Amino acid sequence: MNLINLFDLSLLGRGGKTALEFEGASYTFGEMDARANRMARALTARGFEQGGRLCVQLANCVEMIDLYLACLKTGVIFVPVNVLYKDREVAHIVSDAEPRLLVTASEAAELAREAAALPADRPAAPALDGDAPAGIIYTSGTTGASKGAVITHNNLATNALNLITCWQIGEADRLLLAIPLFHVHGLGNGLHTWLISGCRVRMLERFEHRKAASEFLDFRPTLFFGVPTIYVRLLDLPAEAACEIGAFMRLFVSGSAPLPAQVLEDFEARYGHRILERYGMTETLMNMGNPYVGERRAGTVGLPFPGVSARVLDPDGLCVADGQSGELYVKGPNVFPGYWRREEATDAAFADGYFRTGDIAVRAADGYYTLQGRKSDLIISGGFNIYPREIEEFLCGQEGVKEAAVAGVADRVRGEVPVAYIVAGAGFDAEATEAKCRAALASFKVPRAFIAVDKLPRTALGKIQKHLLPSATSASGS
Ligand code: MLC
Ligand code: AMP
Repeated sequence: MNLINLFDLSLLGRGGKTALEFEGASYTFGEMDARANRMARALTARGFEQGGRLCVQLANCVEMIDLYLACLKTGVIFVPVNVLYKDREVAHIVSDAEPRLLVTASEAAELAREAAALPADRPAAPALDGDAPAGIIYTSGTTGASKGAVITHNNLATNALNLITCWQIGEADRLLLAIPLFHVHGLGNGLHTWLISGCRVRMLERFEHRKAASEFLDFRPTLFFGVPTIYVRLLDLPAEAACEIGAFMRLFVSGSAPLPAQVLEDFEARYGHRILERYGMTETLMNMGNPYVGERRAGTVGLPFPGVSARVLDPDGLCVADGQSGELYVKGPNVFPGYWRREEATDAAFADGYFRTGDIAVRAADGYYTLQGRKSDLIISGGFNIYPREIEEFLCGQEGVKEAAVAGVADRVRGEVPVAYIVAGAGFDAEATEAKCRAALASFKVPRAFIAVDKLPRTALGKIQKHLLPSATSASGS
């Protein structure tokens, strides 16, 4: 079965039910399907065929959903791109994925006009099975350049069915979808649980903390998916609003970055709900989660989802005992088949059929997993991933920068923010360098401070010892 077969099941008897609210307009499930059919025809009219790629760089909008569903219907591979990425970052993805088209806001409007003129009945569809790729999502490896993770229909179906079952999502639910559709959190968890369960969604272009209270109080959702930064922001809502929201909400879920135990406790005190923390990755979708019924243990990511096998291994590849830390490996129908056109990287990512997550974990005797950090120096800021190497390479190409190291600094709101350490030569100008970063890098990757150092601490083998860099405090917090 492919995803369209699953969505069709949930369309049965629901054609006239409201599926989506966005910016004051609402759309039924039948209308969403008709829009997707038209968009599928528009793609076909533009010469798209099964296996071709469509890059989409959009903030959340109805056209983005139309495009995704149209891709699923035609077998075109959907390649979402972070809307905050600048030309340089987009260029890498475009050259790697070789799409027939990159859709930005103006192109989306043009495609929507073309689609509107086409019939809404089902276009002829290729026979896609569950192993067909649905999308390629770029995720940075330990090297600076990002790789495309190929995600199949089966991966997304398994993931959504697991979440629907484990979180008891049903058609009576109301999901406030505030996270971006260009990552697996919004796309894999948000869009797919919605379309398979037949619940109602209010989608926001993006989460804006100043508008959060009114969106919650107006829509009165039962279900909410957020990254820890969003929960930190929600702690600032007035107590009466928090109390009212807590009364109609059923489940708050957090993931994509570690949720501090204190935030979980403070949130429970304020909203009367214990956030359910879960753990996923682009390559694997959701791996583990705290139980819906049972103990939601602070600081842990709970238990593997149904069908997911997990192992914690030492550097020699041997299983460690419970209570000991090691690298986490996972296997299951949620795990992707490999990176786009990167056989070597794919081979290196698997051992004995298990995917190497790069996360360091420990399993308690009762089966709960705790993540303790990562093998690489990945920085996660507001749920967006930052690979220091990419920024370091960029900085080294700037005037007066002899050497550069980028490290994460703890930040109350965003979890971590990047800070740059520079060995400066003649002509170095911190302000000009920051401006160059702003122009070339997504805003969340721009270092919050440029700290001059005489030299970078290195091991005898020349590796930078980031833990020995002078400490910096976060300039953010707003
Ligand atoms: C942030 N910005 C956005 C944006 N999110 N712009 C457009 N669309 C978005 N979705 C920009 C703002 O314009 C601003 O830019 C800067 O980011 C900070 O904004 P802010 O208003 O101060 O936001 P803040 O309260 O800090 O909240 C940011 C956030 C955002 C939490 C809403 O970081 C976010 O949406 N994070 C979700 C990331 C996510 O979905 N990750 C999942 C990865 S998948 P400027 O220029 O003013 O600085 C994964 C696997 C798994 O990890 O397990 O899920
Ligand atoms: P991405 O590459 O964007 O898919 O990010 C995946 C990474 O996010 C994982 O490998 C983890 O390091 C991190 N992550 C996701 N969920 C959690 C969580 N609940 N707690 C800690 N880290 C998480």
